[in-house]
Amino acid sequence: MSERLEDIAEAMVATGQGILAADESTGTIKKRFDQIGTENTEDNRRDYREMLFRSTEAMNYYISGVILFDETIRQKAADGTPLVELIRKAGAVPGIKVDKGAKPLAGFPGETVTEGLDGLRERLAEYYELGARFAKWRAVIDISEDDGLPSSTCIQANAHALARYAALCQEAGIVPIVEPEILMDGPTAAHDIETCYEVTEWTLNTVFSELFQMDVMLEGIVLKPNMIVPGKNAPIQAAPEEVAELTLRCLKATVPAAVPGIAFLSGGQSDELATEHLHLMNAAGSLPWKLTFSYGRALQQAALKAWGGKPENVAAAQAAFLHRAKMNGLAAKGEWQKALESA
Ligand code: 5MM
Repeated sequence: MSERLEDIAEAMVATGQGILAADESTGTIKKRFDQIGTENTEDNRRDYREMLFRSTEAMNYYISGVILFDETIRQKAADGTPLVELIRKAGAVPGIKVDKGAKPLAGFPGETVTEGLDGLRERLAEYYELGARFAKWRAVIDISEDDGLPSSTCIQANAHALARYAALCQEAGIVPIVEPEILMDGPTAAHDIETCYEVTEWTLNTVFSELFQMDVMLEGIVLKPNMIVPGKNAPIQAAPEEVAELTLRCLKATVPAAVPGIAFLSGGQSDELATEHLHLMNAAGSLPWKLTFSYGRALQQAALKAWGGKPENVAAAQAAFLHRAKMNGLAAKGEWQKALESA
């Protein structure tokens, strides 16, 4: 595969394909395993992810890239094959989460800034050697209207860190996934859809201004934003058509056409809604960038449940993963239909 940043980014948003976010840190995967009563051991984490990466049809046809956690990029499958090799053989690009998590922002109670810039140049060089050709950094912005959140300081600090991360990635020959997530399921999550629109627009404008300041080549990034949705606890929820329309409007107003692709996070949406929203946007007509998925929960939930930590359930779990990957692959082309969900 070509090593040019532009080509890697194009491959990550190839038509009808999207990214599997399997970069849960050890604490997050524990929460997922707790739901299925499975112990959070290194072997179980390996077995679960090996099950996903060996889902041949899903990986070959619908998954363009996989975001890994530091432990996973170093792990070998039960037969000794490096997990990175399984991903490559399936024709997908291996990627790596390089942020060190969202930490409290000093002086701004309730807000966080994502850390991990110290030593990042050296870590990226090692990840490149281990096979990563893209990376991910997630900034987290919470809306809490009663507390006046988010602050402009929080948005600015996170956008600056995202841009410094992106510049370091490109220097290392690695495509940065730039992920500023406005939470839909934060501590209060009672905001309406218009507030999500305003905060997302503000955040994306700030992020692209910082990317410009840091001389980041937009053709060599993938943006991973939230969709425009009301908070999970908002009294009025939005119709899928409204989510699609406002998300497109917000992205058109903020994301330059030089960006090759936008791969959404699912953020706590149900599996099917995350698919429907993506489908409606792609069905709306021609767009300046590719629009696809980079889902964690919305791609994995059904497979995780079907697996339940038991080797005898691997085939059922792979079938569940294939179904969601296929539905989202269709949505990325605007060709999904509700009837296919039950087919
Ligand atoms: C897979 O989850 C990632 C976060 O893991 P940690 O919280 O343990 O760092 C997360 O960044 C994910 O890649 C994105 O938020 C998209 O996942 P969802 O589940 O929102 O689609």
